[in-house]
Amino acid sequence: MMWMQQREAEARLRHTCEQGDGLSRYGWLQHDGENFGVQDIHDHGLLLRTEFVKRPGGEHGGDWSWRVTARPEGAGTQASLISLFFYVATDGQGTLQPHMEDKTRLASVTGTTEELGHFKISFLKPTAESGTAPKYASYNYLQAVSPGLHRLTDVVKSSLSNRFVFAPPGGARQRFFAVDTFRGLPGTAEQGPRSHLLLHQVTLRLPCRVEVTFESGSVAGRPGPLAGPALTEELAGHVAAFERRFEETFSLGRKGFAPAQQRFAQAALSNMLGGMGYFHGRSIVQSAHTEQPVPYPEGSLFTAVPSRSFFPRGFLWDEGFHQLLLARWDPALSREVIAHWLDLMNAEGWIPREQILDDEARAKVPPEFVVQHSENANPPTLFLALQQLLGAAPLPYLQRLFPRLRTWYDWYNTTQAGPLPYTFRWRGRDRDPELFLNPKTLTSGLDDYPRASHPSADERHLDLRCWMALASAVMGDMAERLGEPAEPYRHMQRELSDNGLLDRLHWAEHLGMFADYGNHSQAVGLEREKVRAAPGQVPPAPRLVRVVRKAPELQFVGALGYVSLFPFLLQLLRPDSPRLPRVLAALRSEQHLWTPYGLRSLSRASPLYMRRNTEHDPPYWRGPVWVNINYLAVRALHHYSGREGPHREQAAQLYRELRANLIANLYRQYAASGYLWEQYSDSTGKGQGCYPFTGWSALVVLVMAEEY
Ligand code: 6A9
Repeated sequence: MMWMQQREAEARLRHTCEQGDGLSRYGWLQHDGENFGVQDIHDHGLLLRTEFVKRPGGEHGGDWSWRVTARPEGAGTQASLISLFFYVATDGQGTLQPHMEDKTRLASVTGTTEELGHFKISFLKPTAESGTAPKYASYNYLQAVSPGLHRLTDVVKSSLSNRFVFAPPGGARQRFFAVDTFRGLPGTAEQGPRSHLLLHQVTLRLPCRVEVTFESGSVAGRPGPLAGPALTEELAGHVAAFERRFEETFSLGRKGFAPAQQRFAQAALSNMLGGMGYFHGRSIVQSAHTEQPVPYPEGSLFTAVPSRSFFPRGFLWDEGFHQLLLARWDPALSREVIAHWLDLMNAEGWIPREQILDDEARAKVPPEFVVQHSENANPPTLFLALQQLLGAAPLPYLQRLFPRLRTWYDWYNTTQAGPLPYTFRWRGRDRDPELFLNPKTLTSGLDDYPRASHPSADERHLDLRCWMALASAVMGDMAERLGEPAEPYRHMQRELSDNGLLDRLHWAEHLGMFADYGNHSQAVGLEREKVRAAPGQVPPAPRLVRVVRKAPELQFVGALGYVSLFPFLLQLLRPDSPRLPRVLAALRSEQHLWTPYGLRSLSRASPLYMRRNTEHDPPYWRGPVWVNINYLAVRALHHYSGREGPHREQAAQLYRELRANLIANLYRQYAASGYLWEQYSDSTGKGQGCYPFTGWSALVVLVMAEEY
């Protein structure tokens, strides 16, 4: 669907929701991930509610219907004119036939594709907002070809003209924009059509309702069209079932959360489910085997995405967090997603971190981020989700997963090994250290979190070591469940969770924290480069470059923050660990990590706290509050509060406080801004970065439910 409010001199067509469009709020209110969803879009005086119901049946996923209700919101838009554009487009294969009524009204489309078989899509006549009273409308129609789905907006935009007049009998006349003739997109002739487009435009006054039905050819004995009162009834049934299931799964009512907070939690889950996508295509990969990046074989990924509008693609370590939530709602769905990810592994055992499959996905990525490097890892958080799923997963599923997991696990052990036994090192840190305050480690997921100032093969990365302890434990459990040899995994698990060895490799006594180790200088800064102009020339603009005031040496890296917490976050510290008091003290200290909104990523006292990495690169994991790590912290506190030990009471107290702070702030931000965000300011709690970003922010549902 696309839409347009017909009140501007210039045509402002909405297709995808872009951050720059400044919509005050949009997203799913309810979505069960499979059969139904309700979404509200608040667009400058227009409220669009979109609802869908799917009715399973036949061989191709069944029938579905979609209802769009549009009404004015606020002053000045009472009976304004809007257009809704419903389109159908092929993607490389399949055929479509238009069926016209009165020359300009596309009443239905029949067609066939490999995945859907034969189908019929009907655009029903609009009605008043509620009920069946017909409503006057103007109809326009477009048939066009596009080089691909990613250019459809351009195709439609370039076809618009405002030579049309809306002329209801006895009512005021108004000019409007509508699809007219399509003359092709400049410079695309040689790309050839990948996509045939049929588009139905309906233009009418608010308020109104339009329904669309999709009927699958392989569905036999349909009781009647899923539209009008029948659709209303099915929707109501789904709403009631969703609410029941939500309460059964998360018990938020029983725990005393107010209805508004329950609706917030429902929206968080629903946006994660509603944002899921099925992507298909090729990654572009640089490996050691070729000089230039090459397209990988075609692959498919069914995945939850961090941000449906801004990052509509799969991210490996984000997914482990997403599935922690989805595994509670629908374990079978989660298993399917994890299986898709593991099927994207190459022969060496590597899975690309960011899945940018095909042109439509690439259209949303700046060129410098497109190529994936096959030496680069990302935290194996799928093990977090597997730990959760393991108990109830069917054996045949685990049997199929196991060889892939073994290969993946071995890939980390061999390619990301550190300089000493039982140490690990992220490959792929930024080159050219002199250009950055601290070269980044995108692979770790913690991007600009400070590491050794001078990347080298001597580095030991604490977070990766802890992830591998988790991976070893889950591999051990899984092997035991399957009757496979578990001892190699158990051995690794023992070594990686041995608190004495952890101390020797990563405890920095003089800093009072667990830390990375590497070639490091604390005395670094960014300074304006001195530039000299060539004779008779204007000097170039001076850049910020790094200055190192004290030579680096091998040592622990003083950067108290999320990385230092990892042995605690992944519950590797024994409950009676003498390090636990120091860790909890840093966590609770407002000078360091504690804020009223959750734990900040880097201590306020740390030299790189909230420092830019370059002129153009503001701080990211250098202060703000991130929800995925906060979820791990709440979960760890819950763990330690349930274990006999000297710090049990303190852990319980911190658990209550951190949980309350997180819930209160995320709810407050959602209520005030309409969105969940990528991260939150550690000084005000305000949402920052990209939005809506439901990804791991939706873990707040598990925090509310106390599901860990
Ligand atoms: C930029 C610009 C329209 C960064 O949530 C995904 C990842 C995390 O895995 C990672 O831990 N995010 C975090 O540090 C977002 C990364 C987006 C990179 C692509 C494209 C958008 O242009």
